[in-house]
Amino acid sequence: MSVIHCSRWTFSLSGTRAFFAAFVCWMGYAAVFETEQNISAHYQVMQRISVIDSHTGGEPTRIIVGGAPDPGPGSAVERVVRFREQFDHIRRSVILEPRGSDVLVGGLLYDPEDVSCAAGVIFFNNAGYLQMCGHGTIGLAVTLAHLKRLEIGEHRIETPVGVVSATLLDAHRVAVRNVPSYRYRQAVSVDVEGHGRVTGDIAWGGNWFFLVADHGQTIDSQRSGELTDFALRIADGLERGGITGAAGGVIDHIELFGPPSNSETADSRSFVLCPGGAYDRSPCGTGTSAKLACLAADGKLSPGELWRQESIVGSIFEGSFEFAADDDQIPGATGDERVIVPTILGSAWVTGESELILDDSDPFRNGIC
Ligand code: PYC
Repeated sequence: MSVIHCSRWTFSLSGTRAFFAAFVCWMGYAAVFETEQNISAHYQVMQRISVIDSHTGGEPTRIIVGGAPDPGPGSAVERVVRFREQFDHIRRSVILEPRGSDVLVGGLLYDPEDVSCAAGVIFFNNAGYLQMCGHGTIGLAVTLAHLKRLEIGEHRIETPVGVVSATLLDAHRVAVRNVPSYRYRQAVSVDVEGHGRVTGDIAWGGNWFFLVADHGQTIDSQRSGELTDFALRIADGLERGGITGAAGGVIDHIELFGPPSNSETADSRSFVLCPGGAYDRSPCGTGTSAKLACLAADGKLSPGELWRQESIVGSIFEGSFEFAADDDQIPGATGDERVIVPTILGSAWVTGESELILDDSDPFRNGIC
């Protein structure tokens, strides 16, 4: 803003000209004064939210590090419920266009109830709240390291589905020991509109997944539109058929598996549809956990053995598992399942540090819904 001060002007005028010049000068002062008033009034209705962006194997994560409302005390689940009820507009402002995109996963940091944890986090995306997020936890650990708030080593992180651990191996590589995971149902048939029946497994990996191998699709990034459409029709079929995870848990992630692009570097390639309709650019941490649970249930992978899961964009997570201990908390499990504790290793990079501005006069302050 350029402010013009009349006091700097010099005049050598007289009579009508001098009067006219003085009038113009006064008008200028009045306009500048009014503009400054408007601008300062404007600033009073702006909210600023500090975020750090990163990507994990191509999938973006936006961690809120300042300026967001506190979800209050209690368990992680109580905080999610409260945040959703009172502050969902913050999720939409941070994630939706014009500040974000359908691909983005956000994370709200909070002081954990469990004091043995380094942080608590609530993950969300364009459609709502995620129970857990593997790529997001890797992004979170790298973000906290970038802020010098996390050192190399193992750290416990509180999430709505339980405590996970994130071991920061260097500035970019993180191993996430996820919540106990298991296959809930094997070979479930679903009617897919325009295709016929497909058969898949239902597994828990921190979110509910439907894992399909017999889909007849080529898993290729050039086909992301067709794969999205196909996976959405599977999700519709699950909903129409009333097919859920344990205790009615909504299956909101669909995984299509195929051969890796290079069998020297990966064991499988997957396309993962997330709730909200975007596909995961990473191999999906909770999805890889669900895959490990199915491999373990089929006896195709042993404890400690490595599984390299490639994403649709070619990034790779390394997964392995151990069998869960008797006292591991497993929501919905009956005791007959082969419950595992998966560990997922991936890399993330910080891509930006910024302050989002939410201006009350902006018609899209809370995102384009
Ligand atoms: O990595 O678990 C994950 C994830 C879930 C949704 C997007 N990414």
